[in-house]
Amino acid sequence: MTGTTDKHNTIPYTAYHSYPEQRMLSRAEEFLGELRRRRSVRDFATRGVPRSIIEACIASAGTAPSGANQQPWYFVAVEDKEAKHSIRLAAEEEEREFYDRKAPDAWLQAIEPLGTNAEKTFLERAPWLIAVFQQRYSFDQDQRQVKHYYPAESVGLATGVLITALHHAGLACLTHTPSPMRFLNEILGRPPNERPFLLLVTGYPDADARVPDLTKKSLDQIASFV
Ligand code: IYR
Repeated sequence: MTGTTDKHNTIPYTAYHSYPEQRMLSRAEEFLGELRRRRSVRDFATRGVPRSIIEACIASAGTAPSGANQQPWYFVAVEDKEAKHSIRLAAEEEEREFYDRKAPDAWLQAIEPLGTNAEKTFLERAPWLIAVFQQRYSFDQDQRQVKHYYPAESVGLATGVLITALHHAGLACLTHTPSPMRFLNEILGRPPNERPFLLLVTGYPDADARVPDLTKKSLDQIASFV
């Protein structure tokens, strides 16, 4: 066998499913159709979402591949009103600094089509906020630091799976990145080896939710085949 050494335990890969090529193509196209309906939403309804749905989506994120299988992610799902209020206050403070002072004109121009501003009502209206943390290192049994490999790539992959899982479940979400986000460690009681990666806001779209009129690049703009 290729690509493996005998220094590790292996088990037969029995979970694999194969499909006829016709079926593969229809599955791939159906999945594309479903993903094309995904939009980042900022207008959320206040209707609650059962915790079990959020749990299953986070468990999906936990299936992502990661550097050395170190799984350098941690998710805090926030439903508590007071915690969401604290997060909104802290995020809006950072955002005001961003929009009024820190952001270069080119950046403000780039996000202008999104119509965003420093007011983050969705941080309180949406039923769930999922704070995604990146563990830059962990600790072994002797409390020695263990370096993590490719933590940003790994957490990015897991976040992509999470966004896809939420959409697949029938929820809307928004990737939100107030910067800096260290306040999340304090509010959510996470340790210093965990760096906030982003905040996912999730729930149902408001009945009259609107989204920016944006398009995605076409396949030939994003890929070539050689
Ligand atoms: N973090 C700010 C600004 C912002 C930045 C990017 I890049 C966006 O794609 C959207 C917004 C905010 O959330 O408003």
